Amino acid sequence: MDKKIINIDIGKKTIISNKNDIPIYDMYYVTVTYDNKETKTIKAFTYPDTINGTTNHEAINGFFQRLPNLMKEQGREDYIFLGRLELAGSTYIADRFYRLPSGEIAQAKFDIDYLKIKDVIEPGKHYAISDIHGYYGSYLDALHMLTPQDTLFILGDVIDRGNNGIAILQDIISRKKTSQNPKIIFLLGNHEWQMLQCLDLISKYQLSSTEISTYCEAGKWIINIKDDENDINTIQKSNSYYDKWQIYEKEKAIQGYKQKKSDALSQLTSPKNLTDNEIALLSAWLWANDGYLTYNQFILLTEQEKQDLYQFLMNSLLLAKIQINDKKFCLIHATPPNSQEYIDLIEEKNELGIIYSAVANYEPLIKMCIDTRKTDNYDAFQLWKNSGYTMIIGHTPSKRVYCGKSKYKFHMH
Ligand SMILES: [Mn+2]
Repeated sequence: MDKKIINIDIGKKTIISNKNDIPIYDMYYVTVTYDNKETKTIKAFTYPDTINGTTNHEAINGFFQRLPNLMKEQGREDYIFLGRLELAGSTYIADRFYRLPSGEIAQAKFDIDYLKIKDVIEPGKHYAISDIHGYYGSYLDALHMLTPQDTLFILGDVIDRGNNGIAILQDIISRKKTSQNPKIIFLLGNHEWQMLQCLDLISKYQLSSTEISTYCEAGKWIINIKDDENDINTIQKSNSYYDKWQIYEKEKAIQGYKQKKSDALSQLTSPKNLTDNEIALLSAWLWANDGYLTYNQFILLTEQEKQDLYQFLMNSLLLAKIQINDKKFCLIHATPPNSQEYIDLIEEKNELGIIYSAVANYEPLIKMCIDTRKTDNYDAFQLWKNSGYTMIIGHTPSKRVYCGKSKYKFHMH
């Protein structure tokens, strides 16, 4: 089993900067060639000497000191460090690459015994990932763990929270257009649904960027009003002195929010006829869910790219089914529909699942599929389980998921 490495290529296309918690470091994927002609892609980290002309050794040193543990936690030893020996300990270092001031990579004498490569992925598997939320580097990271024979299901919410949601969508779209491997199957999440609805509103009322931010400001107060009104309805079931005081406080707050809402709207020179629900929707996406990060990138696209992206989302799956070794799986962003009718429908259909545009007008169904927490709807899961399905979902995070011997940490979004 001892394969000898005979060459390493640095692919400049996959440089990732600004990832994680240090100002700048670069991560590359390098292709390793073995003496039996096999190749394998592994991660390589570099140490930049300066950042924008200054040096921040403290942050970078800290990161590289944590790197071996971070990688160990992910169950990977298949990475290399390109750069300074004293920073990363001695185990995984190929201290034979240097980055020239021009940005070019120079390769000096290279000692393959410095590298430890471990095969961790078997080919031809199905993987699912969800809620990437704008982290383009993490998305590429996931793709590089796959072989061309694998299939990756992405269960929605690739946009918002992080900066690069549009880049992720663009990449998924171009891979689909050119039938690239590994195959990616994308499902819609609640964030993409909100985006579609907001793009419709922005186009319906021809909203300018100033109008969008003004309506967002007003929408914050509408959301606050709705929240307090809901609270009051819940409180009124009891009649204690404390509850009466709470209601009084909330009603007072609502009066304040209403004033702030009308102050915000009075900034508009020629107001358009948006309903409170429409204003709240804009605000919920662009403000509460950080959709402005996505929207600011969306508006930089060409008209054709905007159209392609919109159509791609409209024609994305809401629900997918798959059968592996006689075992049935149903994949969805949040919660399966609580109805036997849908189980029968997807059993009948010799297709991958249900496309969003086919059911776009059935709002309660969509809400159930992509915006309900599993704890709210245990019955639905039981129903699908009874029909032999194992459900794979995103949206509601578990703190840790065990995958073989490796632990993967998940972030709350
Ligand atoms: Mn979600």
